[in-house]
Amino acid sequence: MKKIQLTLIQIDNYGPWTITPEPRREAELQILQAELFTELERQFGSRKGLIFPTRFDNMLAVTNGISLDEHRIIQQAINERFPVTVSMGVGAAQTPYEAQIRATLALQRAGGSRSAERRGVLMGACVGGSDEDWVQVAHMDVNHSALITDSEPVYDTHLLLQRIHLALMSALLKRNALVFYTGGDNFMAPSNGLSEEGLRTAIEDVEQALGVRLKAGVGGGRTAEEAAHLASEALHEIRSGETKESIAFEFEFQNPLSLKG
Ligand SMILES: Nc1nc2c(ncn2[C@@H]2O[C@H](COP(=O)(O)OP(=O)(O)OP(=O)(O)O)[C@@H](O)[C@H]2O)c(=O)[nH]1
Ligand SMILES: [Mg+2]
Repeated sequence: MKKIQLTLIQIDNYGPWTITPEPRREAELQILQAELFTELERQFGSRKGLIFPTRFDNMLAVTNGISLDEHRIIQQAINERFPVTVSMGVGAAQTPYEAQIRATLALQRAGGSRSAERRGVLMGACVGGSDEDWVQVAHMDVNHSALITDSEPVYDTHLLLQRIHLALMSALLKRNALVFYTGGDNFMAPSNGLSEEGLRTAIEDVEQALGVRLKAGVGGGRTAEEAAHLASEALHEIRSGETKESIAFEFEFQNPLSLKG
């Protein structure tokens, strides 16, 4: 059975830390969060994973092909270098929504986010074997967003992009896929099992609700790196006019799940 593997990375006891011995400067916290995300992206990315900032104190990574031992190495590198420690929960399932539930439960069972006792734990289970690894990612973006960027106030454009983000999250959650904002007018959706028809319907709902047009390149492969790379290539095909469709798929090998189902 093909599965996506997700890792929840959570800063240990962060709430209390931010106010000990007194509330820390917001700029200091923003730097810590940005540097932690950067280092985690470097560590997971060098192992063909991909991490999304999510809410910075909790981050989600697609980690197919990265073993628990490698997670431990990443965790130790972080925990030696940063003034905070992180704990991790790993979960694998046929859909991204189910995988993040498993990753979350693994971590929650080890203790709460404000627990002083839980420090640097690693819990959960990876996919059963490399033949189970499968990642599908949709890379979506807004058509002609530069026209809006260059004519509207920055905050209005930002609000529109966040509305698109929320609408995509809601539409794809019904189909057990997750959506992350990756900057600019870009969104990435880990979306194992999502058919072309399901994606098209979700995108059309968002387009109608918000009056924008979107395009989506969908990639599939054994790792997040491969899937995201193929997704971006598929998106590029649409942009360059190689295909007239607004959705294009590119898989490393044929998806075992039906695309049209
Ligand atoms: N994270 C990320 N950001 C990107 C990517 N490509 C472009 N961007 C950013 O997204 C913003 C919008 O770029 P485009 O989508 O090329 O501009 P556009 O006017 O919408 O053009 P079309 O999408 O071709 O209609 C730019 O500010 C880029 O910096 C990407 O692959 N990943
Ligand atoms: Mg665009």
